[in-house]
Amino acid sequence: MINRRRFLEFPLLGLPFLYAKSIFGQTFEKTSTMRVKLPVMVSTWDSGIAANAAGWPVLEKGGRALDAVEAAGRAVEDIISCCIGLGAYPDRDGKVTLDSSIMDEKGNCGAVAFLEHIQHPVSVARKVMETTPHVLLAGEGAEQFALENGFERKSGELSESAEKAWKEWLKKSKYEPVINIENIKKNGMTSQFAPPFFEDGSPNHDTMGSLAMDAKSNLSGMVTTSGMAFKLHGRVGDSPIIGAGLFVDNEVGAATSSGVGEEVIRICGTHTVVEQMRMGKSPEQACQEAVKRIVKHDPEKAKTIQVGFLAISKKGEVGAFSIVEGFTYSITNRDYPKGKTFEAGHLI
Ligand code: SD4
Repeated sequence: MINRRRFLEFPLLGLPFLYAKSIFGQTFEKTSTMRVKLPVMVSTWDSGIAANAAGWPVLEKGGRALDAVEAAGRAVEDIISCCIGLGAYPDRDGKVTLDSSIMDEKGNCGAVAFLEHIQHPVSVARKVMETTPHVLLAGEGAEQFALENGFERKSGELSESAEKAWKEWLKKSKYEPVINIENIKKNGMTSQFAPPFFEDGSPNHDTMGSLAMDAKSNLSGMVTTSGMAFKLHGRVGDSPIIGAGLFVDNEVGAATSSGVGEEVIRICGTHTVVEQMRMGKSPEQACQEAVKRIVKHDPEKAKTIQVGFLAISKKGEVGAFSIVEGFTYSITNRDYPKGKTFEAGHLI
């Protein structure tokens, strides 16, 4: 038996690194569930390194997981990318509408959906959680709430990259849910919907989901996104839906998702993952179970989309799983102070 102290000292147990894999020239180690040193931040994608970098100082100083995930969300909301914050790709009408949710160790949660003009939706979500009796505010009401609470209203001007991408898309005006870049690459498609790389060469990834476990072993999580690029105006994905894009149960674990939100909502994705962990599954197994449910619903369609789940258990085990190849996640803790990205297992 490993006592708790020894347990926390063990950075990794078992043989999590199965093999190395190259995605778009980058190499990430492939993992199964691994035990990590606490405190820890985990975030979706390799871009999760930037999110973790903002949250990690909070945890390192003994701070609260909730503050760490909010800091992570705010940091990526400030970076221009395809999929997060006001600089992200717009909906089909040229409007950037943002979804975000946050959940703490006490089961408190807050979210905003279809929010425009506000730079930090994750902080508005936290405000909803901490100052209202509600969980989710949407659209103009969410914006009004943000303004009443001191958030600044930004212009609806698109970032240069978003404007360019949207204008390209307008040429065809074809609406298709965006599949992730790995799938696009795999199918040999070049995508006007989600270009694999930005002009500076950095990879173009998706929604940011961050989970943190602090030194007191308390869990929190957040998700922030602009949703699927060129979505229908008014469309809301899984990210602001508690139990779909994010779920935290401080007795069991926490989970977040990235990918086609409609598929995640259908199976209450992250709630499913946490409930599977409650029943004794490891984080990776729990994520795999949720992925299987999506695939079972429509096996043919599943080949054309990506959904990835990322989870952490109360024991400090981290795992992830996706439908198709290429879902990555990043861990930052004392073993990986600068963050390290791993590749999740996949079903298809
Ligand atoms: C959504 N789940 O709005 C988000 C988007 C995403 O990979 O994660 N894309 O459906």
